[in-house]
Amino acid sequence: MPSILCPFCFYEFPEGELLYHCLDCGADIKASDLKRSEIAKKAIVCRTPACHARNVYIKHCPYCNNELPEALFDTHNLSFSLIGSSGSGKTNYITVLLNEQSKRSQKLRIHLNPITHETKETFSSNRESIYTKKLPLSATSPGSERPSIWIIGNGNRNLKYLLNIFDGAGETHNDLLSETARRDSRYIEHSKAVIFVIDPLRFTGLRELANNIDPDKSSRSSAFATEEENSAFIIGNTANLLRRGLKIDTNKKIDMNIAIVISKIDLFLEACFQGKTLFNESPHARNGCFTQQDCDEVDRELTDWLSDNGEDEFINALEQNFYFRKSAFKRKKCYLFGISAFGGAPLADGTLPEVHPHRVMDPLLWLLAQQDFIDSR
Ligand SMILES: Nc1nc2c(ncn2[C@@H]2O[C@H](COP(=O)(O)OP(=O)(O)OP(=O)(O)O)[C@@H](O)[C@H]2O)c(=O)[nH]1
Ligand SMILES: [Mg+2]
Ligand SMILES: [Zn+2]
Ligand SMILES: [Zn+2]
Repeated sequence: MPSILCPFCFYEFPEGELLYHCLDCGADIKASDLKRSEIAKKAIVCRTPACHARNVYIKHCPYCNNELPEALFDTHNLSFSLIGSSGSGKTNYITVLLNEQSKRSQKLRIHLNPITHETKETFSSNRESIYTKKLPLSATSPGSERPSIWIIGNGNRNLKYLLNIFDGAGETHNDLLSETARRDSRYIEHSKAVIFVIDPLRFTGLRELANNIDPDKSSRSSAFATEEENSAFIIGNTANLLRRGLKIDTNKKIDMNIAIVISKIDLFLEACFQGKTLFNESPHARNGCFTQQDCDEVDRELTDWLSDNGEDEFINALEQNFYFRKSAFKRKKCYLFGISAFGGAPLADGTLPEVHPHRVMDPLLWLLAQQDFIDSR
């Protein structure tokens, strides 16, 4: 029997357990209690004796009782998880990413449409905050995270997927046994790929560097007064979360596409990357396909930069846990990306300067190219 994956709680259940919800009397009817013909004809009659409403068609998840969008049933699922510690910039990043892709995808012909009312509303208000009110979005409170569910289509290929982006609150990952962490594990288990956002200001060496370049900009870009995490530890911790979700032994590498995204790169661009590929505008959308050479160069530049700033341990942690190095036997599956959601640090009054995102689409386009969803060259 085919199974259904709930995009809200990430429990997978057999089709027969799906609940049909009657809007007239509020009763739920289990799919296995219905006739096949009723389901096929979409003409379901409510079983409550006093009700008998016709056309009961709203579907609910038997675990979390959320209404399941119709598109869930006729599109393939392409779940990406967006993880990273608290304050790394995930929520601001995803909002800018979704907005930019709608502006810059003419040649790629990717289109994204929100499929739940909630996704649409949340995205609109977040976008208004950043682009119109010029206010950065504040921290996501644990427990309030909701999946952002989109239909992503490729006009060049007649392809359609359900893209489920889950932006969890960073701190929940510190306690792997909490219910939210368990849900995140289930989510990761079903994810095709992971975008892992790293805050450079939580790295001792990079925080020092940012403070030397411009201490004001650095402090306005940081959600925390002090750097307090060991970057290699962050990778190890996340790798364990992934291993648990994917049921991989502790000593084995994680065989999955992982985009390691260094956020807030605006703090370093001018001082460290002039003349480098990372400094240039991203070529992918302009070329209408994913450009592997550009991705390789950026990955190399960031690896060298991290090493030069005392973060060899971080690079080692990537090598230990993921397919970060190219080898004769295995394709490289983990790349470093550098992005800036705003293109500059928040101003002294807490508002944003004119928003000029830098390379925000690169990680998503890389992952889409790996899924053969867009062309790569
Ligand atoms: N300089 C700079 N600062 C940024 C950028 N993006 C985010 N920040 C800063 O980082 C802070 C945290 O960003 P969020 O998007 O809330 O981070 P988050 O990962 O969603 O955090 P949680 O919701 O707590 O998990 C923001 O309030 C900004 O001050 C950027 O592109 N450049
Ligand atoms: Mg957030
Ligand atoms: Zn009814
Ligand atoms: Zn559910």
